[in-house]
Amino acid sequence: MTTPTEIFARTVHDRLSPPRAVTAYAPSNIALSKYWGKRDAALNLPLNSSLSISLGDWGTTTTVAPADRDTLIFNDKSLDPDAPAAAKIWRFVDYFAGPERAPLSITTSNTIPTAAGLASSASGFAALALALDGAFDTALAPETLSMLARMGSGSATRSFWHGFAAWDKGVAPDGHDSHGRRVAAQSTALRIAIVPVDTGPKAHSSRDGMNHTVATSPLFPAWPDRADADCAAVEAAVTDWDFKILGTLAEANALAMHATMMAARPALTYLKPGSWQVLEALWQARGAGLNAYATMDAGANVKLIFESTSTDDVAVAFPQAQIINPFGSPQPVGVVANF
Ligand code: 2P0
Repeated sequence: MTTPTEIFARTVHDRLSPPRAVTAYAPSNIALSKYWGKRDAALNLPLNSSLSISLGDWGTTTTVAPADRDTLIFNDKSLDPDAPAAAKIWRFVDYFAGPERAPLSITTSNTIPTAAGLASSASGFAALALALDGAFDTALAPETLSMLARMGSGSATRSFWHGFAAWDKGVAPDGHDSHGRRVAAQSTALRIAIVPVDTGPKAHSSRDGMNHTVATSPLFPAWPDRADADCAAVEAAVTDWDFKILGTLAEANALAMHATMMAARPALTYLKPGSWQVLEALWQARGAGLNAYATMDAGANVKLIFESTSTDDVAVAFPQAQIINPFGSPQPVGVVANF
């Protein structure tokens, strides 16, 4: 069985140059067709393909630099190397730079408003992979960095491009074909509204939540094929730009994912009463002509998708929402500074 260490060794290690300080940026993303369930925990391979929209200037900026000793600063705070989030980051750095690597300082910060309650592992591991690629001058293709970032966090595979990105689940046992790719769209009209419901830390990580769902939910066996079919149909709706089909599928796919969790034993639900209130308000507004659809992830907040022509109507119906234009000339993905 192939291990992450072997994959990084053969993909990265003969390309490493001595490190220099490099800063890189990657956007966060929201899946319009969800990833939920792993077929291989060690290599972090998914049971189904997924497709997302990146969040423009909402993302992570990370600097990797040579140092006297390992240090990790996360949102201006020094992180203890044994904290779970830090341990995941250092494990990824060790995979990338090898067991004999020199000490490094890592400084990472999110531009995602904390009040939005969005997880940042997607942009976090994409920015880290891009910064390491720049720092060690490995010059890997985005698809290869996406394949590697998968072993930090699955959703990171889709954070290497602005706009739409798909994560093809792949079939190879070593996961070399399980990575993201850019999806070209006919339109740049898509907009996103984050409707905050609960912005505190979540009770169950996505990783634990999906493993529990796969292991115990009697509805889960219906999910992987349905999710793959949804993903292909969402990609066609993006490519051909049919927003009504895209929105309808994205909302149905998200609710189907949450249904698999609710059927888990014991039940798992990230949605709160406030999430259902937002959904009810959306469905009522849609009945009255609002052309917007909802999606929800491993948290209580509701994300709305709509076209730019509906922005004012969404802002009136959901005044508490933060509206994102994913196509509003965000800063480029990748290295933003060398020192
Ligand atoms: C997604 N989520 O497609 C799905 C929908 C949450 C719900 O990807 O275990 O943090 O690190 O691969 O990427 C969140 O899961 O999980 C996620 P790991 P990750 O966006």
